[in-house]
Amino acid sequence: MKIESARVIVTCPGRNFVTLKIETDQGLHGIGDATLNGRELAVASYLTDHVIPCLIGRDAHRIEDLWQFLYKGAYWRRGPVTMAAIAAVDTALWDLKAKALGVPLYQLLGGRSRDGAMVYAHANGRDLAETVDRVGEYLEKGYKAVRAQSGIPGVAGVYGIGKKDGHYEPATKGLPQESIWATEPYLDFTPKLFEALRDKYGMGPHLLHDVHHRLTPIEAARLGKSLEPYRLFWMEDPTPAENQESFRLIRQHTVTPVAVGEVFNTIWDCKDLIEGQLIDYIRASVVHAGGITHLRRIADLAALYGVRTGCHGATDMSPVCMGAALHFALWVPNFGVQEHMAHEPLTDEVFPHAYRFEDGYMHPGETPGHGVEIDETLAAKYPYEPAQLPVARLPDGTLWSW
Ligand code: CS2
Ligand code: MG
Repeated sequence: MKIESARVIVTCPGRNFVTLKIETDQGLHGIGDATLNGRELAVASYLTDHVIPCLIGRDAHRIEDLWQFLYKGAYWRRGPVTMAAIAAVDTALWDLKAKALGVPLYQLLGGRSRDGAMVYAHANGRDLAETVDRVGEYLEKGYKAVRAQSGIPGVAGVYGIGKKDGHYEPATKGLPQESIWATEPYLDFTPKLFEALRDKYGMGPHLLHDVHHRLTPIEAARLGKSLEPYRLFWMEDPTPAENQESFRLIRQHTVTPVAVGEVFNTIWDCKDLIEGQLIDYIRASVVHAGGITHLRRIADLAALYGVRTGCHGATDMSPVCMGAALHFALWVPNFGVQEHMAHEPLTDEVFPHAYRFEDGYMHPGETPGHGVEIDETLAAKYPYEPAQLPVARLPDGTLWSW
């Protein structure tokens, strides 16, 4: 099955998405997500200008060889732009192979390890009471796991707080917006949020929280310790993870489970974290970590150390990534949970898909491939709109992790 053509489709149905479409001499096509929030055009150019010319004429069935070609052949290895581009090619080729064989993608990975993938939703509110209510709304909808993020009195730049309807899209049109973050009020407030959640909903629901890279290691250790009575499913991105060793300090002080990795793009970003058993969930994703081919390698390493998957699944990853992620989640033996921030209806219209939500779990469907398509005519109606992620500063003006 030869690759005859490939093109990049950039569209903005509610937010920007980048999709790679590969077409073959057998009349089949495969698609992959290449969306990198705030840097979309960099990946689009990497694919259009440097990758697609190398794909034409190659055998679409040689997924591994093409992955190695794109990874080693670039000379300049790793990084979010490179690995998102490789991910898009990889996902499209897995989609193609599954379509050519007439099977849902998870069958090519090894078949089902479970009936459905437990997912977690994002509940957020402008204050504690509104957040507690929002968590209840998701529990009512059948979610077994809910992430809780709340506004904090006196802190303008809290991560993860949406508009009044709770929908949250961090990228804003134009240049990066700056917000002020303060750590101490956050450390004092957060245990109160989870105490209120447990008081209202009991110890049953899985509760998650995203620290979003904002604490120092010892502050993260303090937060984890203070949250122990409320038994979180995980505390996410407690501290920036460039220094993997810094997670050892957190581990020495708390048994609150730790999740990290949505910004990771290769196994090298998390090898020490996993081998040192410094984390409990690895959040690397299909679109940001080199596609299914590489994410499998990360998951297999994690399995050796009792680390489970908890793949990133925010709305700035397209339904194409969600579809592929759910096939991966159905197979991966050391599955933990899959993030599911529901896309806007307009996004779902541009990306018709087979996956569905039912009683706290998601199912990828039985369509050959990953089960997601792109409506190019509709996509063309929503041109790219420049948008960037915010920037955070401490009250004294110090540039901080957003
Ligand atoms: C967040 C993301 O979903 C999460 O866990 O960390 O929403 C993250 O802020 C965005 O993906 C950044 O583009
Ligand atoms: Mg996160």
